[in-house]
Amino acid sequence: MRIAEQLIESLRTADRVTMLTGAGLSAESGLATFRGKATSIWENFNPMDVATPHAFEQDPELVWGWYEWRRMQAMRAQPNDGHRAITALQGKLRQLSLVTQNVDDLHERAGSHFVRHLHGTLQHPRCAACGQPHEFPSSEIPNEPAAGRRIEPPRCTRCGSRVRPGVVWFGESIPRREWEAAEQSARLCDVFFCVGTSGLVEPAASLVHFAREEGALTVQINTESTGLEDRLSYDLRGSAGIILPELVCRL
Ligand code: BV8
Ligand code: ZN
Repeated sequence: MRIAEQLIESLRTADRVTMLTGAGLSAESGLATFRGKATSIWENFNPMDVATPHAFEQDPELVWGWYEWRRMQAMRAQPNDGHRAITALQGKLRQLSLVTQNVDDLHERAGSHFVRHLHGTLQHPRCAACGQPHEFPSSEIPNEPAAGRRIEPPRCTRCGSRVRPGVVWFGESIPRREWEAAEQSARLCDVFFCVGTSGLVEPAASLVHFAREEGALTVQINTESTGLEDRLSYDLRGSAGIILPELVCRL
């Protein structure tokens, strides 16, 4: 993949760069994407059955078991060259604001800091009634994942209600502070990157448009077309684990 020298020059002189990441970035760590492939999550599970507040009310054991399965997969996964390159970019660029839709912690485990998690995280569940955070044991060893295993959710130590996964479900709002920070970093940046995201889930999908409205360069890194191409300054077609390290080398 040939990265235009003009883009490299724009990155060298940019005061602020913002990057939105999605499931494609973690795909090279072995975590399934959500859409588009036979192995994708929403090809095999109906989001309405597992990823809505209604689903949790109807069948908390099914939903908790499903998220425990995903949490175990995420714990067993390791950051890849794409995650590590983003950490390196945070050191090389004047300012890189990192916004992710991913619920894994691979950015943090690759050493990135100040990661905005728009869709929450698998590692930080909370009480469904009072919001008290629930801690998983730090000594926990990830099990061999078993899809479809029903597990009774833990109970809140403060009020006794069920603990729920710390992710943002369909129909729920993005945490206000995360959203405000993400919107501001999109509107104020000089260059906005979309990395490994299909751009189908709102409101995250709007961030690139906010950036473009305010005059930022827009760059996509994706193995496939997303339909965004005619509104991009640069379309870098290929895997994030190859293109991001190449960007780091060129800077
Ligand atoms: C909300 C939960 C307000 C956690 C997820 C218009 C405006 C506003 C809202 C809506 C709207 N239209 C519809 C909505 C509602 C809905 C929505 O957007 N639905 C879509 C599907 C139409 N949005 C919401 O409900 C949001 N909340 O709007 O609040 C509100 C409040 C009350 C009432 C009404 C409204 C909440 C959205 C959060 C949903 N939570 N998951 C979990 O279980 O994980 S969504 C799920 O999609 C994941 O979180 C994921 O992160 C997210 C985005 O997906 P991607 O990361 O992009 O992954 P995807 O598989 O799609 O794509 C992967 C890409 O990578 C592909 O393009 C592929 O080509 C590429 N790729 C693969 N390998 C590589 C690669 N690229 C590079 N390198 C590689 N190696
Ligand atoms: Zn509680």
